[in-house]
Amino acid sequence: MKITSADFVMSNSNVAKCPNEPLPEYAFIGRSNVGKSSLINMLMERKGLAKTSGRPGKTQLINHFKINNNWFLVDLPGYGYARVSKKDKKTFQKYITEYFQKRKQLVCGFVLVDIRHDPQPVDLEFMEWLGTNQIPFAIIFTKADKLKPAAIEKYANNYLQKLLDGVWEEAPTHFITSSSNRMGREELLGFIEDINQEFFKNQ
Ligand SMILES: Nc1nc2c(ncn2[C@@H]2O[C@H](COP(=O)(O)OP(=O)(O)OP(=O)(O)O)[C@@H](O)[C@H]2O)c(=O)[nH]1
Ligand SMILES: [Mg+2]
Repeated sequence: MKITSADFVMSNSNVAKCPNEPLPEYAFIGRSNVGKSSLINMLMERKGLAKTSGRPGKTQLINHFKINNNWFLVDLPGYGYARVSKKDKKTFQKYITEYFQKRKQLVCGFVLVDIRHDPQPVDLEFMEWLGTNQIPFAIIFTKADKLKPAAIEKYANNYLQKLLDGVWEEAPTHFITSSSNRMGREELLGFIEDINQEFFKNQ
C-alpha cells in the first residue's frame, strides 16, 4: 500500500469522543517502550508523527491518525509500566480496555512484543483477554534489528511455541519488524490493505 497521507486527528481518554466515521481502524498496544509509536512513524515514513521517547510512558492518550483519508491508526499508551502512579495506571487500563470493548470500527489490534524477550505475563494476560472478548489481533515482534539475522526466526518461533504450550491452540498471525531498518513494513501494510478491501466490500 502506498501512503499518500497520514494526519494526526485527535488525542483523548474518552472512547465516546473518538472519531465517529465508520472507517476501518487498527490499534497498537503493548508494554511501554516496546516501540508502538516508532512503528507507526516507520509505517507512515513520518518521523515525528507519533511521539516517541527512550523513557517508557511517553504515549498517554488514545491517539487517532487518519491514513490515506480512508482508515485509522491508533497509538495507545503502554500497559504494564510501573513508574506511573497506581492511580494513573488504573486510568490507562480502564480506557484501554474500554477502547477495545467499545470501538466498533476496530478491525484488528496489533499486540507488540520485543522479539528478544520471552512472553511476559502482562502480554499473555492481555492476549487472553482479547481472545475471550473475541477481538481480532495479530502479534508484532519489534526491534528485530537488535538480533543477528540468523537468530530472528528462532526467537519468533520460540515465542510462538510458548503460546502453543500455553492456552493457545493456534498461533496468532505475526509480523517481524524493526523501526530502525524498516523490516516488516511491506508485509504489515499489505495485511492492512487486504483487511481494508474486505471491509469496504462488505459496506
Ligand atoms: N533498535 C530499535 N529501537 C527501537 C525500535 N522501535 C523503538 N525503538 C526505541 O525504543 C524506545 C521506545 O520507543 P517508542 O516508540 O516511544 O515506544 P512506545 O511503545 O510507543 O512507548 P510508550 O509510548 O511509552 O508506551 C525509543 O528509544 C525508540 O527509539 C526498533 O525497531 N529498533
Ligand atoms: Mg508511544
